[in-house]
Amino acid sequence: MHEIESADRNNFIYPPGELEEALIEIGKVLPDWSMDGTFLADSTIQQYRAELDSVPQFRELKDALLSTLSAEAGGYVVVCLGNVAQALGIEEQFLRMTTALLAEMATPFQPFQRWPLWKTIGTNLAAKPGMSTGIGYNAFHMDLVNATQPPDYTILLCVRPDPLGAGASILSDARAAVSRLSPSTRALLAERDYCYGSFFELSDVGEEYAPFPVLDGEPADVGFVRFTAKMLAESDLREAHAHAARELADELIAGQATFTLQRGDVLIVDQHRWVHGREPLADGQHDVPDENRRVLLQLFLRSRQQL
Ligand SMILES: O=C(O)CCC(=O)C(=O)O
Ligand SMILES: [Fe+2]
Repeated sequence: MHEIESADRNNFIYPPGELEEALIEIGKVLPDWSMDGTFLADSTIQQYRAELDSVPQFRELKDALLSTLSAEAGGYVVVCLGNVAQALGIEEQFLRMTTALLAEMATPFQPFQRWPLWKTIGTNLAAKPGMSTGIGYNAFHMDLVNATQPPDYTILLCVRPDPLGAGASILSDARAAVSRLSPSTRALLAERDYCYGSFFELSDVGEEYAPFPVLDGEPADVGFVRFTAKMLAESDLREAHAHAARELADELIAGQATFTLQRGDVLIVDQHRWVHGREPLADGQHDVPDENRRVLLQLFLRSRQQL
């Protein structure tokens, strides 16, 4: 059913059939959402919650989600909603139901002013291979690494996997990887000597952070391991700092979990603890018609404690 090359099965949640049926019905009745600035409006959150509260077993799903995410080896979870997607399609009804579910964990918001709440990540043969819409290896990173307040959670919903069977997701526990590094490497990573990316047309993620430290010394629920392996190739780092970042990159790879998202899977990643990326798509994408290529939708959440 799921191709899990190396990941803990405990991180996958399959709602029971009765709950799937209820989620399908909920998808059919939820109204469209409203936004309050860049955040999902409180009135929508209340409205959606009232519908979810009427569903037996919803509380169990929510508890399973929260406890998996906060467990020692948690930090990410995949909610497998393939049957719900099969019934509703992955369009407005499915997105409302999924938004309702996620709003129970933290507040959905829209940091990129130029994209909708659910941002499409399609497959673009002309894009740089390592970028989100590219077909190559998307190296370990956290999203919006160069913001002082990156989103607390990043969500990837699979609309269509690579029809040629590749493009697995990779996840790694950044806190565990850091703990395996030497004190001198950690000291280098704590220096404000790292840069990556541009910063424009963003909302509610704080200020541009450049240069930033990889390790900010904050507790895990507040701070981040501000890492992106892309800065190794694209930023002008000093040699000792680049070396320390490369050591961290190697540890992330050594500890990685790999699995291929299927249609209707919702991956939730706690950005304070885990980094993510993607294996290359299969060769032969040029022969796949555009409408059959891999598509994900991405959403971000802000913890209520941080609001
Ligand atoms: O393509 C993927 O699976 C991941 C994409 C990603 O991490 C991103 O766009 O930020
Ligand atoms: Fe990402």
